[in-house]
Formats: sequence, C-alpha cells, structure tokens
Amino acid sequence: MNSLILPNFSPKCKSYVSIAKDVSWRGLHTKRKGFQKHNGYVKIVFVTTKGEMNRMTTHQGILDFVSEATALLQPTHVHWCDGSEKEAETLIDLLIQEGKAIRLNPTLRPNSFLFRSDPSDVARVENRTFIASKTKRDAGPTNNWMDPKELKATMTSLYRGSMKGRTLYVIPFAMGPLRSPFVKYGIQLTDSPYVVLNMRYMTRMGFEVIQAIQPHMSFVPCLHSSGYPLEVGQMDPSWPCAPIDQKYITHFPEERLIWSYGSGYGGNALLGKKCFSLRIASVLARDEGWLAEHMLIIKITNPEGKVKYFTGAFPSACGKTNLAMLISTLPGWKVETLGDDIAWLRIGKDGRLYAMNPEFGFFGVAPGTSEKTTPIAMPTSSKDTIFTNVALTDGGDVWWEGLTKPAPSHLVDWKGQDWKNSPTPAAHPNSRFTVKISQCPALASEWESPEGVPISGILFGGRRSDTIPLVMESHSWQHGVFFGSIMASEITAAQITNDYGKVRRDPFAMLPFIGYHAGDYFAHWLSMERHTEAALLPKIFMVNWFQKDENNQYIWPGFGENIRVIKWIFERCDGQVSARDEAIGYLPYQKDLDTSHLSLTNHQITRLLDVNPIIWRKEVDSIETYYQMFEEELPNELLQELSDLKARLLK
Ligand code: SAT
Ligand code: MN
Repeated sequence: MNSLILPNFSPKCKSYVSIAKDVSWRGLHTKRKGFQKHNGYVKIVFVTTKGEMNRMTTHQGILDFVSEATALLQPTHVHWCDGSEKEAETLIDLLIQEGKAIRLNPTLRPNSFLFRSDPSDVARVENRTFIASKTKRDAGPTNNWMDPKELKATMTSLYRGSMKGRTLYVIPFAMGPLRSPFVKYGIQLTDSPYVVLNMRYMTRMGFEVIQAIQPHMSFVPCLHSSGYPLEVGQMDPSWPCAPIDQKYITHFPEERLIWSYGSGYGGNALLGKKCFSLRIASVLARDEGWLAEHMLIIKITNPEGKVKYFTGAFPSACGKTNLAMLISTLPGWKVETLGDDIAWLRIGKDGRLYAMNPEFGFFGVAPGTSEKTTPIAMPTSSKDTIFTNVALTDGGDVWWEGLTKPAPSHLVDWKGQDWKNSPTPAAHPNSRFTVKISQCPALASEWESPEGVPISGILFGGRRSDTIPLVMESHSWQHGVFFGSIMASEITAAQITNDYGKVRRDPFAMLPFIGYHAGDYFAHWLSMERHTEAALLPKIFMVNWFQKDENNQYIWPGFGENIRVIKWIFERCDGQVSARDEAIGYLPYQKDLDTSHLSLTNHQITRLLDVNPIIWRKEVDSIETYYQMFEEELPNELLQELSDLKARLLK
C-alpha cells in the first residue's frame, strides 16, 4: 500500500494515512481502510479520492507547496490538520504513548501537558537566524545575512529525506481574525506534533483557515523540519532536533518565505510568531505602509469610564506579559488585555493608528510568574495549557522558580532529574506556558475587532538600572522614534548569546526581528507622520521600572503599581496634566505622579524622575557609538535628534 500522499495525485484513488484512531477531515468522507503498524504504533489508514481531497482546497499554490515539500522531505505520512479537538487529543495521546509528553494531574491542571526539550534546544537561536535577502545591504547591520541561493542549497540538502519515518503535518494558519481585512495566511509544514499543538493555541488554525484561503489569495509558505529523520529501527528521542551548527531559522523576505530546520523550540519552530508576524511581516508592512511590532496591546479604563488603548514594546522576558495582564492597584482604574507580544499597526480611515494582535495565544515565560507578579496568568494557565521545560511536582502539577516560596521539597526538574533543594533551577529560566488568549480572564471584549483598536500612546521600555527615568514623553513623533531607536536592555534568558547580563541596544525591542535594514526601518517609522496628521498619531513614552539604588535594590515597586505610571500617561494623552520640559523629554511633576499609599520617600521619587546630565552625556556618547553601525543609512532626522539632545544637555 502506498501511504505517501501527494495532494495533487493523479490516479483515481490513493490512500490517505492518518495517525488518528478515527480522525478524518471534517467534510471529507474518509473510509476506514485498515490498520498499519508503524514504529510499534497502530495507525489507521483512510482512503480518499482526488476529488474529495481537493474539496479541502483547490488553491494550486498550497497544493504545489505541499507536494514539492513532500517529495523533498520524504515523510512516511502526510496529515492535513483540521485544528479540531479530536485531532489534538489524538496527537497528545500519541505523544504520551511515545514518552514525549506527560499528562499533568487532571484534577489540578485539566487537559494540560508537560514537555521537556532537548537541553540544547531551549530558546531562540539568534546566531543561527538568517535574513537571506538578495543583497547583504538589505539585511542591514542587525541581521545575519546569507546569500539566498547558497542558503537554499545548504538547506535543501539538509531537508532532503529529513522527515523519513515521520509524519508531515500541514498546518493552515491565519495571523489576525479571519474576518479582519488585515488577516494574513500561512501554511506551515512540520514533522513536530508538539508544534501542531502549540500552533493550535498560538494561531487560528485548521479547517476554517484553509477554507478561507481563496485560490487568488497569497500565503506565506513556512517549512519546518526538526532535522531528525528516523531510519528503520532507529530510536526516536523524546525531543528530536539537530545539533546547533545545523540549526537554521531562515527568512527569504523578497519571496515571503520561511525555512526553519533543526530546532523544535518556540520562536524557532512556531513559525507564525517571530518569523512570520515580525520578520516577514515587517517587510510586508514596509511595502504596504503599516507597522509590524513586538508590542503588547492593553485597554485602560479610568474611574470615569473613559477608555484608551496603548501598545508597549519591551525586549523579551522583560515584564511585557506582566504589563499586558496588569491588575491595577489604583481604585477605579482597570487594565484589560488585547495582546502580550505582537501588534500590527495601521492608520485607520479616521487618521488614527489602530493596533491588532495577529496571534491567538500566549507563549509566556513561566519563571517569575506567580500570584504576586502576574496574578492573571495563574487562572489563564490553570487548564488546557502546554508547559515546556518547567518542573514536575510529586502531585503531577507544574512548578517553576518564583511560583511559591519555599520550593516543594521534591521535584523532577526540566531535564527529568530528581531535584531536592538544589541551587540549580528546577525549571529552565526560559521555560514556557502556551495557552489560548481567550482563557485570559482580563481579556478585552474587543480583542478580535477586525480593524483593531485606536492607540493613544506607545510605550517603549527596557531594563536599565540607571539613566532612563521612570517615565518620560517624547517632544514629538520624530523624537519618539528616536526613543525607540535607542532602547536598551539587559540580556535575558530568552536569547541565547554569550552576553548574558550585559546591556544591549534593542531598538523598538525589534533587534532580532526587523526583517530588513534597520536604518530603513527607522525611516519607515518616521514616514508614518507623513500619512496622517501629527496630532492624530499616538504620543510616545519611554518607561523604566528597573532603576536601582546604591544598594542594588529596585526603587520602584513595579507590578500592579505600574498603573500609577499608566495613569500619568493616560492623563497626558487626555491633556489633563502638564509636564516638565526637560532636555531628554517631558517628565511628570511629582504632584502628578500618584504615589499615594506607597512607601516611597521623597528622595526616592525625585531619584525616579531625575535627569542626570552627567550620566546622560555618557549615554549620548554611547548612542553615538551605537548609531555608527547604521552608517549612511541612519536617517538624518535621528542624527538631528541626537545633536539636539546633546545641545540641550549642555545648556
Ligand atoms: O521563543 S519565542 O521567540 O517565541 C519567545 C521570545 O523569545 O519572546
Ligand atoms: Mn516576544
């Protein structure tokens, strides 16, 4: 029996193999044909005809993509994902049988699972991430560039036969609500059922999506292979992946194409996320006049019931999910979530900037998440959650550093080893939970609004122990773009680099995500002002919750108290409060920052809102050095902002 399915097969009838017990395409009348043994597991074979298969899609581009990839990757089976509950159950059952997933105690954490990755495959790999634009110039100084022809040749040979012994899953997915005029489609091919399950939470995925991709519509082809073919009789590890020097996370911006090989982790493998919605989308946005940004989206309601929406860009694992799910400590002020990671922004018919979250779920960092820090994340991940690389308790629940104090006396750590009171973390610092955004109790009702929501203010942040005050507002849009371009933060566990702990510039929190030349990206941000009236654009703010005192202690309490800063921002956008016009931007008068019931001394508040010209002159020197990397491509407007700042600091 021929079990390899090419969707555009020619003979009247071929077999369609599903790994499922009784999974079938919805609407596709599959007939049970028989059982097949594969790697010790029983698979059920379905028969379908060409006509029936084509009812799923007549999109020739999709059919060609799948059939060409199938010929190259040589999987044993092909499974077109319908995104159903049943399909997910079947996949998870298979993964549990194979020892690749652990079902958590259903009483404590219903329908939730734990995965442990290979210890070498725990985060995005920036040094193995490439922008293969036609010219090196177009990738710019912030990206690793490779010649597309050379890269394709290298990867094609890696891809050849790389799905032997495995099932190729076809995942039709959408970024954005299906009824939104701004929705974009992708087709991800993967051999990782873990990826299928995660994509099902992180994107709108499956039957409805493939039905929505009309024959004339474009889609982004996303190819993903774990890079671990199985020869007959070969043992399958619990987390198949390739060695680090064979991992490739690659983007072909001119072709709007994503090829990923060798990693099964997060942003390396869930290609709708950073690869599509940021790197490729930033190129689409440049060409189509919008912005694809690494930003949360929140809705703030003040005690009078007035509503404003804000976006915020913070580097990964820097309190962004936290802010997206903030519980206000100020009576009458309410924060609701629309997104925690990515925002697509466009100028609407009324000239205002609208933001839409293209994602469907959260892929949140677990460590540090607790009742105290991110209370909303707790009910959000209380069921139907995929955990990766957290620790397992004796009661069959999950645990990570920061969840409870003290830690349970015994755990199984993220590597599957017994753990007892050890200084080594039981959960990997970049361990994650994946859930549908709809599980978030603080979700704003308009989160699926097809046009997005109108933005009043944009927040830029980062982790700086000094220099950047608690909050400041830009003098203008151009000055705000300058803020974005000079953002900096301490390096976190979400990035694998050799510079853990050092401060790095992370413009717009997009350093690893701008899919083209960063100088052009800055120019594109500046150009938004030409597409609408300046007064209609959001105000731009820089925030920093992380200033430290002489004893290396955080000065600002952070977490829910950040609403006090948001309140000032809200009132600035509403024209309710004035501000001190300082060399670096507009700063709050102490009286306007609500610090009631906080145990902050006057000295501490002054320190939080201080502009130290000596430190800032050093900062200017550091910006000058950093700006050199953009050479001639740095927009003059930003150089002008820098020299104006320098002049103001000298006054
Ligand atoms: O691994 S992801 O890129 O999805 C998460 C992150 O680094 O922010
Ligand atoms: Mn992120």
